[in-house]
Parts: sequence; C-alpha cells; structure tokens
Amino acid sequence: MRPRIPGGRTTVLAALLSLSLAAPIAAAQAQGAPPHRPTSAAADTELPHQYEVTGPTTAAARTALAATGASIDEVHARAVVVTASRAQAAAARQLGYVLRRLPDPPAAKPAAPGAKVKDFPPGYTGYHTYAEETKEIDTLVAKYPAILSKQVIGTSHEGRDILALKLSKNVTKDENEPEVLFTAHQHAREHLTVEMALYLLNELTSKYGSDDRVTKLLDSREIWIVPDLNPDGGEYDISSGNFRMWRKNRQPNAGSNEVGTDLNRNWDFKWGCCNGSSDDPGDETYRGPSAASAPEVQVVSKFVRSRIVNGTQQIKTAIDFHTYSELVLWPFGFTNDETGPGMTQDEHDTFATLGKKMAASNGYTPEQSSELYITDGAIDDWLWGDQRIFAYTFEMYPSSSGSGGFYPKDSVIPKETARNRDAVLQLAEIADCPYRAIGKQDQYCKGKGKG
Ligand code: GEM
Ligand code: CA
Ligand code: ZN
Repeated sequence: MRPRIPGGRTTVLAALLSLSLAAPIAAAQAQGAPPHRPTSAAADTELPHQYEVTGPTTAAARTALAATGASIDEVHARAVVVTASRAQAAAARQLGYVLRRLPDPPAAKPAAPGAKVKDFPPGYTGYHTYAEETKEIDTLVAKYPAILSKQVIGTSHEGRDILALKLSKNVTKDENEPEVLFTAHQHAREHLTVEMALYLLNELTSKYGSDDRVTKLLDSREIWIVPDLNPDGGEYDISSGNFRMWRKNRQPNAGSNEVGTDLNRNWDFKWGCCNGSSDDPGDETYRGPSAASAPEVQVVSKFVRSRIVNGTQQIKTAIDFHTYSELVLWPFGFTNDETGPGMTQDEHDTFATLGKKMAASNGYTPEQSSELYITDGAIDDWLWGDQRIFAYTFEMYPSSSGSGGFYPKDSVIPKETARNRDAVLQLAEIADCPYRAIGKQDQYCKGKGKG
C-alpha cells in the first residue's frame, strides 16, 4: 500500500478557487504571464498554459496536485509539467509549489475576428484536419473494399461522424476471429494520435499480401480502429489559427460558461470514485455530470458492447493513443494497488509482461497508470474493469515539452507513428490468448476460439 492523501481537499479548493477568481488579470501578469489577447465573450476562451512544477515526487503528491483541476502532462523524478488555467496555477502555488511558466505553443498568425481557419498552421499542415482525415479514410475504403470497411457508429456533440474502421480478410463477414481495438484522439490537442490511426489504416491495407506479418494478421484477426473520438475538440483546437491547448470535448455545461468534459474521465467504471478527476466544469479533468454523459463516450461504449457475441466480448486487446510522454500504461488508474478486485495476480502479470515487451520495442517507459497519479473514469479502466479487454494507454512522442509537447512539427509524424508498428502488431498477434505472455495459455485459453 502506498500513502493516501488526507481529506479536506474540497474545502481547501473552494477557498482557493474563490481567492483566485477574485484575483485580477494583473496577478497573472505579475507572475510573468504576457497579457492575453482580447477574446470574444465566454470564459473558456482563456488559454491555459503549461508550467513546470518543482516538488511533487510521489504519486500521492501528484494526485493532490491534479486535484487542482490542472492536467498533468509530464512526470519526472523531481518535477512535473502541468497544463493549468490561471485559477489552477494559483491553486497549485497555494499547495506550496513553485511554478515556472513554459513557452506557449507556436502561434500562427491570428485569424481575423470571426474567421474560421481551415487548416493547421505552417509547419503543421501534414497533420490531418477532420475533413482531410475523412477524405483519406474514404479513399482507403474505396481502394481496399475487400479488407477495409467503414461504419459510422454515432456522432459527436456538434454532429460530426464518429467512425469505426474494420480491417480483416472477408471484412464484410463477422467471422469468429479474435478482435483488437485501437482508439485515438480523446484529447483534442493530442493531434499526433489521429496520425497514428491513419498510419495503421495505411500500413495494414497497403501491406496486405506483401508483408507476411500484416497478411497473417488480417487473415486471422478483426481489427477495429476508431480514429477520432473527439473531432469537435480537435477542430476547436486549431480553428483560431493559434493552438488553443484544448483537451476536452465541446459539450456545454448546464449552469456554467465553461465548456467541455474530459472524455478520459467520463467512462462508466469507478466514475469519480477516487480523487482522480474533477467535479468543476472549468477544470481540465472535469468528469462530466454523470458517467458516460459525453455523447462521444456513449457512442464508443455502445460500439464496444456491440462486440459482445453470444455473451462473449470479441475484443481481447486494445490501445488508446494519447500524447505525450512516451509511456506504455496499463490499468488500474483508480487505485495504486497492483492486484485486488477485478485484477488477479495473473492478470496483472499479463498486463505488465506484455506492456514491458511493447515498451521494449518502441522505447517508451512501461508502468501501471496510477504510478503517475490517480485517474478515475479513464477508458482503459473501463475496457478492462467492465469489458475484460487487455487495454493499454500509449502516451506517444515526445518525452518532454522541450521537444514540442502537444505540438511537435509535422516532420516527426512518419517516424513517431511507425515507431509503434511492432508494438501494435504484437498486441494484435497475442489477442487470441494474452495469457501466452506469461506462459499460461494452457490454463486460460485451451480450446477457446482460434488463433
Ligand atoms: C493521461 S492518460 C490516463 C492515465 N490513466 C489511465 N487509466 N490510463 C490522462 O488522461 O490524464 C494523460 C493524457 O491525457 O494523455
Ligand atoms: Ca475476417
Ligand atoms: Zn490524453
């Protein structure tokens, strides 16, 4: 057991919050922040910033810091990097930490007031907007109809299609094959994850028939890719011409000017249980008013449940892609315990062994996600805790804010997506029996399914 944080956070936070709300803009400027560009109405147009916070060295201390409502973007031995609003930065300082503001994401030319920017700024045009992503997917589906099919599984809050792409030989048939799920872009500013999904779609279609590993995989698995869980947030992040550092979806909150729910705190497993999310709509990690309140989470939850055939979940393994920090994470996030209800020793060992093997191939750091800080309502906790899918979270390139943080240049896309090729193939190949990772396939998988 690791140390627990003493209670009383709500009172302290409430006090801090009223303090910080009363603080004028001058306070932020006194802390070295440049004045904000004038914005149109709405509280949510205040751009958050990244700060290096020196001090929190334990998961418990980081969880307490995350309780300010800031998102923790990097974890180091003696410091972390957070994204925080002015109020959250003030709350973190009240905890006794020293915050150093980091440079803002590269600003392109500001758009004319009211103008809608249609593309990423210079240096980033290799990233796909939602329209470009849709077009690329439709082109691939038209080119490879025998092995790739597209379904609209629902729509986002603003009405954009959320897609599931299926890759398999005999793609139009639901064959009795182990299924694998890859999801991307829960968090708006993590644009590299959409490129990861597009890389996989291109790789697994164009190499079928020529690359042995890819061919075997599509012959024996059904692979699902949900390339964009948060299209509204992604478009919002780029639509001013400056990156907005946006994380959440774009769903309004009743009784508040603050927009958005953190999708990765909204899944219906131990939702809001454990100080691993926020109940304040203004926070980066706002969990929403109830479990699966976000339409995007509902759509993907329903899709995953639809893969239960004759009482058996067909999806066996999964990766949810995020940026950044170069990590391979596994459940649970809601507890520091490695084993307990819903996680036997063998299950934990399977997660850890497979996680470390994948990390050995992409050079990321493997760990249980709560080693970083507690999170509740994350997708991998739901996929495992509710659906018994061996689900990982990959935090992609870069390892630190100094190498671009959430906004690395488009020139890194080919290398940093291909970097995960082997890990993705490993996870898909072992989907017939993940327990093979610990040599216990005979005990757990005898005579079940085919591989
Ligand atoms: C993290 S990823 C979530 C970590 N917890 C679990 N259960 N995997 C987050 O959501 O805060 C970082 C990110 O946003 O990319
Ligand atoms: Ca098939
Ligand atoms: Zn993320």
